[in-house]
Amino acid sequence: MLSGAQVRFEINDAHVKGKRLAGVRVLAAAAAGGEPVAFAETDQDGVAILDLEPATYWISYLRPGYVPVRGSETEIRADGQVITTTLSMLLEAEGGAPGRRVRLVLNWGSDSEDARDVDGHATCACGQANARVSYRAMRHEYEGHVLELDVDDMDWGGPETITFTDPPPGAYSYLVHQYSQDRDTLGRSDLVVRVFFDDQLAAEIRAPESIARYWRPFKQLVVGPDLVPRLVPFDVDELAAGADREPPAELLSEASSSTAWKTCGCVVVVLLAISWAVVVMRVRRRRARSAPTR
Ligand SMILES: [Ca+2]
Repeated sequence: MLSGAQVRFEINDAHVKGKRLAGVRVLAAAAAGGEPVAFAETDQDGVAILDLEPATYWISYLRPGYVPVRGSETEIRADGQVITTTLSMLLEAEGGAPGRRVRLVLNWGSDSEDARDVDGHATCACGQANARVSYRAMRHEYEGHVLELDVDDMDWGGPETITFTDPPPGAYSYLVHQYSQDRDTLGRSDLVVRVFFDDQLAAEIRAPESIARYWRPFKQLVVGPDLVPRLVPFDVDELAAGADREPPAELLSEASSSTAWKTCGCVVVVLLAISWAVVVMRVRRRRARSAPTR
């Protein structure tokens, strides 16, 4: 094993929010397809520590019952770096009705310089009004298909997982939006999207450093007439024109109004809390006045 920086790996479950995974083997290779140079297994808190010299490694995450993530190209920069990774349970192990599943799992950084609250937005191909999911409307269901966002993670790391169950044929859009902070730090926040088709890791896409506030890791997710899903990447000209960093038209209004929407939500919660506190105080005063004196 190398002697170098201590890197903290935190592994969680894509389907169960807050569930850390013990017993995940974390293997680091110094080259793609190479032999591991460091190895550890997550403890009961879902944490594994590896000593790694700053460099690029190919990290594998393996646990029985979960779709393996192999050779994830990862830059180790400094001592104390935290890498949050999310594993998706195999369909059979997850239970429930058998069906087709597409899953988009979003992870990002854990440093105070990183984006704190990142949001995933996705549209459905079914053509119904408001057929989309994000923190604003976390579930869409129509004629046997479901799109669902598990949670709005607002405190680094993720995951934010969007699961498509039995998605109908057509084209789907996906957008990542940095919600928090004035400065745009999305591209410097170790942002990674993993795309799972049933029990296969179909793609692992990392945000370029130059990404500011919006990012589309792929142009479209397309489900064919044969119900087979595929990702459509941006071509060279589209990338040169910055198409991967602009919200698609169908998500433009939702993503651009996000800040006001969450702020309003917080204000409402605070006002409700204050109202409730006032009611409780009045009830206590009345009880105190009406209590018999001895
Ligand atoms: Ca979020």
